Amino acid sequence: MTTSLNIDPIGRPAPFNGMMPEKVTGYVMLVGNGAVGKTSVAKVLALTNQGQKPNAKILDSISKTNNLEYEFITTRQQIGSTEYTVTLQFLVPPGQKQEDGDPTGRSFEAVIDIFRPTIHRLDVVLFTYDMTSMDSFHDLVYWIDSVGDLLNDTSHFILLGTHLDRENDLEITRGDIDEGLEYLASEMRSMLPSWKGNFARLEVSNLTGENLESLLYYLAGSVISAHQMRV
Ligand SMILES: Nc1nc2c(ncn2[C@@H]2O[C@H](COP(=O)(O)OP(=O)(O)O)[C@@H](O)[C@H]2O)c(=O)[nH]1
Ligand SMILES: [Mg+2]
Repeated sequence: MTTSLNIDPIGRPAPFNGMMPEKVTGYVMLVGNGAVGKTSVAKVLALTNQGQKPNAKILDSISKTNNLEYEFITTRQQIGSTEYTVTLQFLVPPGQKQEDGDPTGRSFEAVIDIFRPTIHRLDVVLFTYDMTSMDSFHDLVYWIDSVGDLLNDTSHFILLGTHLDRENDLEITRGDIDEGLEYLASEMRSMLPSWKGNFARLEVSNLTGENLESLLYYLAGSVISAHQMRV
């Protein structure tokens, strides 16, 4: 153990010697059709990070998004020999499309127009679909175009399926997911020729919590990686 080398004479951990956790904040946006589970992902991740178990009551309490919603999580992650304190700041816009002309709530486009000056950088985008809805999966074509101008060269993305618990109703196959992932990556490259972000797929349940821990780990890793690419 060499930790004593990093302790100053009166025993406090010395700053700037690599032993203090490095603090990184990342901005994570969830996009996708209405009711695919965007708000649920952010909320359930935040609650499970505080030690709560996911359950139906939490999901029942979530209502339709008409504005930009915020949620945040602070988590510690060890990557190599460095310890990080990662704050994930979630941004959840509505899943209502402007083109649908629904007068009962504000659309994604309307809300993004309002908040655009406050959105400085997206580190990770979660392209979210409901695994029991082929429409929500196909509509990701729309969502990548809509979010395109908020992305930068180091934005990472995840193709995120929800409702994994509804095993008898799953409509999306592994083949569809692999194809979708390639499609999203090729769209990114054509929108941003210098794009060098990472991308991955993940399927979760907001009801049982399945794979949410992997999602959290992957998000923190992505935020650190985007941070390292910028410096
Ligand atoms: N069974 C199940 N229901 C879910 C899951 N995720 C979300 N829901 C439900 O799907 C509905 C829409 O979720 P919400 O988070 O409001 O979707 P959003 O419009 O994309 O933000 C809600 O009734 C949730 O309870 C999931 O993983 N499994
Ligand atoms: Mg919502």
